[in-house]
Amino acid sequence: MLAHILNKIYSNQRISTDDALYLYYNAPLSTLINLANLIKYNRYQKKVFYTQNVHIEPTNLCIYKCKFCSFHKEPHESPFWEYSIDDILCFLKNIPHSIKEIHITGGVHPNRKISWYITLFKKIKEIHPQAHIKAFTAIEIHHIAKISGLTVSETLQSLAEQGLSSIAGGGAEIFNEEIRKKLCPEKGTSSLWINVHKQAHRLGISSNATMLYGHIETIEHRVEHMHIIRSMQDETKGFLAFIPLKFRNQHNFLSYINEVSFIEDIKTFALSRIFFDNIDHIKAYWPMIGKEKAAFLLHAGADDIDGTIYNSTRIYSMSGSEEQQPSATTKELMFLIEKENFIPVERDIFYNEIII
Ligand code: V47
Repeated sequence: MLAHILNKIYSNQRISTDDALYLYYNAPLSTLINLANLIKYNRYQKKVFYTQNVHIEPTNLCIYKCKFCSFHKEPHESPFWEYSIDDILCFLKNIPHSIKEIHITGGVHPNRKISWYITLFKKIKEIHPQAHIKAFTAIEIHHIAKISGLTVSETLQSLAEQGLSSIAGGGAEIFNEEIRKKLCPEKGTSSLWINVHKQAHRLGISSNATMLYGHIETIEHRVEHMHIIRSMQDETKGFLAFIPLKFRNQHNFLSYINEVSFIEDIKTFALSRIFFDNIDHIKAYWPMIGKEKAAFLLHAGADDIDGTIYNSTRIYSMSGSEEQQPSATTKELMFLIEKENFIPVERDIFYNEIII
């Protein structure tokens, strides 16, 4: 069986979900790493992508209470924030004009309609016209549409007219509905996430796809999740990157669950690279897993390490990541990549290479 799967991979054929499960359970770790590395090398040789980016998390108020989330707080809890547009602009004025990407996601705010975000986008573009805006999870977009009396498609179109370049990959969690009911019972179903991304892709708006792993799901659920994303990509070709997000267990309702080992992280990343023959990039998001481990994952199929961040995201620090104040200079990111014997390449949101 292993020889048959290896043959498929060496001859650039797609592996099936059964093949993926077989590899996960039976292939030696070194085989998984070597295969992922080979596929990555064939695509990019020694290149690894990074970007200059910043996150904006307008609020951690949220209408949902997902079990894995450490970010959501009520107004009487700490830390709670609900930034005004001026607060956000004030922060952005101190961010270098070399940033290429502004990532905006936060809690699902009960009553901020599309007009609030359109004003925000317009003002952001006045300060950082060079930067692309990647904003909102599918769940946020669905909610903004609903409270603004618009369809999802109208919402996406209006946001795109104001500078939305792509949508973030969050909110996907794990698509299996049984697990989803236990994990985030109030949040939208997997078909809601899928439909928002399909509509975005049809409108020419790219997006990322995430998978939250290492909680109550099985390996079968992970492969099922990846299979759904791979089938969507066959149809729309709109995903830029796949981002496995390791569940971090501090300060949430699932804190009783031990985090998975780094070996399991490596296997999950390597399998993603092997499985997704139609998604160009696998991102090791360092604020989630830590810089050192993200650097190692570059040997297990990841070709993108994300960006500078400038201490602007709290989702992972609040859930126990080793990166409590996530910030990296471009020099530091380049050094991190070079130390692993890869060649750092700065990218924009669409993975266009920035020639310095
Ligand atoms: O959907 C929340 C995850 C996501 C925890 O598109 C957690 O480039 C682990 O999607 N442990 C939001 N994960 C963040 C996100 C993202 C991040 C970076 C880049 C991009 C991109 C997207 O964070 C949520 C959820 O899956 N998350 N809490 C936690 N305790």
